[in-house]
Amino acid sequence: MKQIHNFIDGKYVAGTRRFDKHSPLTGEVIAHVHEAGREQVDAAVAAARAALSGPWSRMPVAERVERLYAVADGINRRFDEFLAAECADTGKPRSIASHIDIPRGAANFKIFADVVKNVPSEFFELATPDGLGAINYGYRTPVGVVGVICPWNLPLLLMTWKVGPALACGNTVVVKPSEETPQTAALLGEVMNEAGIPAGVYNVVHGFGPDSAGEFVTTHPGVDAITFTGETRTGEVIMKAAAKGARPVSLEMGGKNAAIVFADCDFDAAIEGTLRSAFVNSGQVCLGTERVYVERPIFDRFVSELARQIEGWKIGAPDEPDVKLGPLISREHQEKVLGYYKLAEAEGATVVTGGGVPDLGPRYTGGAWVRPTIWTGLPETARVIKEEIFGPCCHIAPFDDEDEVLAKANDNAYGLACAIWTRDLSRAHRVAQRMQVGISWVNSWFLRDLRTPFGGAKQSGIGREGGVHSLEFYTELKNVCIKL
Ligand code: NAD
Ligand code: 6OD
Repeated sequence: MKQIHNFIDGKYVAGTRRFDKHSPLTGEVIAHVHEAGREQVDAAVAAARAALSGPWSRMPVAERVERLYAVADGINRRFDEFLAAECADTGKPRSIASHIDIPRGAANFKIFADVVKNVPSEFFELATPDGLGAINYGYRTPVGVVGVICPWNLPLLLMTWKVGPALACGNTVVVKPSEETPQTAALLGEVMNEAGIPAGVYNVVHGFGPDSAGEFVTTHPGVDAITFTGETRTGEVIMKAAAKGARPVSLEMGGKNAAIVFADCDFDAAIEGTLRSAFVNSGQVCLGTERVYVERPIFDRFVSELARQIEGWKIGAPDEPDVKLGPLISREHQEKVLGYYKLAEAEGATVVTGGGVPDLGPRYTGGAWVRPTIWTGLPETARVIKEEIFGPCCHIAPFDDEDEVLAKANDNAYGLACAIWTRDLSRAHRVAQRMQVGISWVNSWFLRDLRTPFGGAKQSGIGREGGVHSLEFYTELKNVCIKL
């Protein structure tokens, strides 16, 4: 059986015990993962602290940047291995992992190296009574050892989205991948060694949350800052842990994102974008759409066309030709999503398409499959409209005017993202500015430039990362004042 080890101080290390990693396709055990106990987490934090006071954080930026370029090149050189590992852990179609997860995993090192290389410094002159003056300049130093707690939906992409900028700023990291997706984080250790990243700069500890590696990392006094992506209720626990020692925390959490489709939109583009935003990665994208509001004159046509097209999406294993939908991450998540499918009907939804589990034959009966599902007819108060499901499903409701739809779309505890479909430019600006979210897309979805601010409003997050905004979290900005 394949063994997935922790990666500490440049070496692969066994854990205190092992847990099974199951295939989302079949439920079979595909690997034994070495769970880090306190001993391994202590060792990882000690290695990260030692590396921080070693050459890494003092390395000239130009040299650090070259090594991060080498990490990006290393991922691309071993693209097929990363692709196979990501598809095995998640069951997602190869077409998604090869176009999104793995290339973006590499780009996170290249782009944040460039951001750090090119960031300007603040400079102010100050008049003084003696007429000689003083100068002030800003100087950034690493924040220290960063604990990186990751989810399973886009494992390499979302882990490197944190590790790339953290390392570019001269920090060292202790990464805790999701227990569901340990493989690519572990494989990245080999690439780090090949790229000449000093031992101890990148460490990986496997395990779960409470009373396991997640808790041990986030409560460890040797961790200076914590960056987290995952569910809001987990983020709340992590925020409490970060309060001990008043440590900075960056939280990227859940969403219940709306799409607003006006009657003047480019209909085909709105259908194509909504299909992707609701169903790609089997709906397991934090930015994905679970609430669709469509202006009444095109409501019926929109519902039937979206249903027609999703019924054409092939469900299957990652390497089957033309597959567009894989399974959910686990049987546990399947149970949660199917619970919402039942709840939607109990709350009075009309099932336009989907519901339940697809029949893919005996090979896949143990897997975490669900059918992509569209509902209409629910009241805005329904739990299915309010709570994040994180599956391939959406509810579609009609609306009659802009104020009405804004009130509905904003009436949610989350505030991560939205997609607005209209040809009216003034309305696009107006609606985008009034949406209580961190990211608004107009006539697009998941069109992401890594230099732009990323993060959520309300219960979707605290802080912004991306481009120079990542530097705000991963560095201490100091002012140096020199009297001339
Ligand atoms: P999760 O919160 O269950 O787990 C995330 C990570 O936290 C895992 O590594 C887990 O082991 C760890 N963890 C759990 N409890 C912990 C604890 N008490 N202390 C320390 N660590 C702990 O989330 P998930 O199920 O892996 O991911 C899905 C969720 O992530 C969804 O809610 C989704 O919206 C959200 N998400 C948000 C973003 C974003 O950018 N806002 C991106 C991706 C996913
Ligand atoms: O594209 C990114 O950088 C990013 N953070 C995407 C997040 C997706 C959430 O599931």
